[in-house]
Amino acid sequence: MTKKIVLQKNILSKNDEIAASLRKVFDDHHIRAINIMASPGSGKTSLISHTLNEFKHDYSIAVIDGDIVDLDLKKIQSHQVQTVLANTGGACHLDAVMMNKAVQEIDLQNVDLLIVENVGNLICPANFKLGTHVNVVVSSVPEGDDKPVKYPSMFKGADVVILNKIDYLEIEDFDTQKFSRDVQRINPTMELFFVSCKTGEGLKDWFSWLRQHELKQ
Ligand SMILES: Nc1nc2c(ncn2[C@@H]2O[C@H](COP(=O)(O)OP(=O)(O)OP(=O)(O)O)[C@@H](O)[C@H]2O)c(=O)[nH]1
Ligand SMILES: [Mg+2]
Repeated sequence: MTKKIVLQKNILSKNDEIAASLRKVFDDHHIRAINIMASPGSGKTSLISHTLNEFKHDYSIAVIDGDIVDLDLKKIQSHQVQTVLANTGGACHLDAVMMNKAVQEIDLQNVDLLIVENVGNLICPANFKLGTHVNVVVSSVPEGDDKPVKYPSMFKGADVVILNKIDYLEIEDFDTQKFSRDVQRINPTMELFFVSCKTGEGLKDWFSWLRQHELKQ
């Protein structure tokens, strides 16, 4: 048991080292990098598509898709931005080694914003830093309002939480006040946005935040 814990610590500290060198690469190239994490199907690719529609004409954007198939990649490629599939080979998260490999396929001279779609999972991605500046967690109404309480590590490490699929609020038994309270308790400095990638509601608040905090220079 102790050996297992030491091995896990070693793996994570090696990962942190590579993530720190990736962060330096991003900073040297004046790139802001965002790691989008969530359960499967909560709306990561949909959020990225809307974000690309909003910003791709004013900024140069690249997307790394952590996945085992290229379905999402093809959707993102339709936006004519640089894209890389970081094939996790079935692993439940991206790590800094996979990220490093994917980053080497990108022409960094021509990127202002790098968006990473992490593997759909609310546990493992929280432990593996990727050198990104901002961690975004997408939660969605059909998943239920208890996700912050059940997966606190994921929410604790987030800078932004986006509650997606608010078009389902009318038919779901989802308590938005409880969700907000729990998110605030776990991480009081977190930004919280309520959006629907289907209707577009709330997305402008996310865009404004991104513009002001990450794209202002
Ligand atoms: N009703 C509704 N459906 C949505 C919304 N956002 C996304 N969807 C749908 O939810 C499904 C999953 O959306 P994706 O954007 O592919 O989710 P994802 O998190 O990228 O999924 P994985 O990559 O498979 O983990 C798709 O059928 C979307 O059309 C929303 O706000 N409301
Ligand atoms: Mg996706």
